Order: sequence, then structure tokens, then C-alpha cells
Amino acid sequence: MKEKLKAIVEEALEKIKDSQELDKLNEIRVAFLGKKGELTEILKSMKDVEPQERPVIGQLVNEARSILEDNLDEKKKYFAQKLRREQILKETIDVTLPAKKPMIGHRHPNSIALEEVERIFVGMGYEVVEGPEVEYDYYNFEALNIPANHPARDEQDTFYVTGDILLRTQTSPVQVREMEKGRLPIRIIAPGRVFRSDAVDATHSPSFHQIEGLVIDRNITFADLKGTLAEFAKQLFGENTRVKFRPHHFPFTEPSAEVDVTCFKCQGEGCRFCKGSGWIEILGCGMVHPRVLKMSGIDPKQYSGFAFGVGLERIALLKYEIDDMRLLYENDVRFLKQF
Ligand code: 2U9
Repeated sequence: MKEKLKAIVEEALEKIKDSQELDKLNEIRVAFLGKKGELTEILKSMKDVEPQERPVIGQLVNEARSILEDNLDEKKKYFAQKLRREQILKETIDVTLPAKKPMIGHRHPNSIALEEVERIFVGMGYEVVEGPEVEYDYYNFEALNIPANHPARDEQDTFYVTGDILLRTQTSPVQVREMEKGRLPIRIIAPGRVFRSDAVDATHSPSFHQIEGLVIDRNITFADLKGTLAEFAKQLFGENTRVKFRPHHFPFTEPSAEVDVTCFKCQGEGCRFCKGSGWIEILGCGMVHPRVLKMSGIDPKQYSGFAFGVGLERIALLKYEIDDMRLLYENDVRFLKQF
């Protein structure tokens, strides 16, 4: 029996040593230690052994079993390590391969245009001021000399929140709030989002951006307004740009004007871009109406001022030659990455 046991262990160890893969190892485990395995069979045949020899043989079988189990586990560990090593070798990363190009964000044309306009006015000593998008009727209309039944208050143009609260239709309320503070002189620009109940098309949107400017001091004249806007146009569109002031009407300024600049494509010759006229309209402006000054507590006999308003999208469309305003709101990266 002892001899048989020794032979079985030797045979098993030899097979374990020679085994080349995990499956083979499992077969060996089953063949020797499984339910019908050789070692198990020996245990079963213990009944034929002399009773006094049983404890010795039993111990020998147990020893043999544990030797085989240790060897099988050892080899299994070896196979696992080998597999891991092979996997690591296979998965080696080639660090010389070109990397995937990351998507780089781009500034929106509106942001580029706004920064440009801000840079120009800050350079002339203006401060940038912001204010609420949801406003009182008073600041958006009343204080700007737009009385109760003025067409600009039409519900078709204005988004009302309640009877006297609305989404601002212009950034002028920011300037009214500034005037109320009573700190003079004032030299500010007020950029921001405004809302009008317009249908969407190539040149309209219910939400767009304006930049308005306000200067109030003693002895401010229309000549100051002209000089300021001529300088603004030169810096924005090029040194050769000329400006033309056309009489206009706004309730909050008197006199009022619309300003055209010479077409920066054809220098005023007339081309497709300026529809043959040589001029492009860019903004509205005027001398602040004395009633507007008075309503915010400024004495029009001592102080005067000018104001202007420009559509930010209009500047962006012109400067970057974009022909449809909707492109500015779609946030399509294929469009945005061009800027
Ligand atoms: C105060 C007094 C006067 C702001 C002004 C305009 C002329 C103007 C339009 C340009 C295109 C709006 O974006 S647009 O549709 N704006 O023409 N805005 S003067 O006048 C003010 C503002 C505040 C206290």
C-alpha cells in the first residue's frame, strides 16, 4: 500500500511538473484528488487494510493529498503569473504613437466683438457697468421718456412678467440706475442681453445683446459725441473709416441720429456687402433728453450728455462677415471653431 501510494505521488508530481496549461492541471487534480481519483480510491480501499495499519496508512494518504494540493496550487499560481506577464506584454502602450487631438474651445464671435468694443471704450476712460435683465417698467420706459401709451411699450414688442415688471428691451435702465446714484461725471458703457418679442429670422431674435454708452458732464456737446463715435469706428473698422450722422428720433435723446460707417469692404465705393451704397448703418445716438436727466435727479441746466446704442450681434455679423444671425445662437462647433 505504501509503495502504491509513493508511486501515485511520484506520478502525480511528474505530471504536474510537465503540465503546460491550466486545463491540464485541472485534469490532473480530478485524476488524482477527484471523487474517482487515484488517491480517493485508495481511501475507499482502506476497509481492506488491517485495522492496526489504518491510522498509519490514513496519515500517509492525507500527507500525500496535501503534497499534491500544494504542488497543484503552486503550479496554478505559476500559470496565473505567466498569463498576467503575457497580457502585460501584449498590452504594452506605444508612447511614440501620435495622440488624439483634444477639442479646443473657441471664443464666441459675440464675445470677441464685445471684448473689442470694451477695449476701445475702456481705452477712452469708460467704465463697464452691468445691471438686471428683469426690470421695472419705470427704468426700462418711464425714466427714458417713453410714456404710458408709447408704441415701444406695445406688448407685441415687450415680454412682460407682471404689469410693471418686464424683460428689459434695452440696456438703458443700467444707465438710469447709474444716473440716480448722483455721482458725476458719468462715462460708462453698459453691455448686456436684451429681449424683444420678435420672430426669429436672419436679422432678428427675441434675445440679443446691446452695448449702450452714456457720458454726462458739464459742457458735453454733439461735437463730443461725433468725435467719440468717429474714433470708435476707426478703431473697430480701420483707420480710413469715415462716419455719417443722419437725423433720427429716439424718445430718450434730442437731437438724435443714426450713424453709418463707410463700407470697410469697398472703402465707400459701393459693393455687394453695402448693397451698393458705400455706407453701413451701425448705431443710434443722441444728446440725452433734458427730461431724462431731470427724472434721474440731474440738473439739465448744469449738465448735458450724450448716449449711444449698438447691437452686438450686428457688429459681430459685420466684422466676421456672417450672413445669418441664427448661426450665432446655434453653438455649432463647426461654425464656432472658425473664430
Ligand atoms: C439713457 C439715455 C439715453 C441709448 C441709445 C440708441 C440711441 C440706439 C439701438 C441701436 C441698435 C438699439 O441694439 S439696437 O436695436 N439703440 O439707437 N440707444 S441712444 O440712449 C440712452 C440710454 C440711456 C439714460
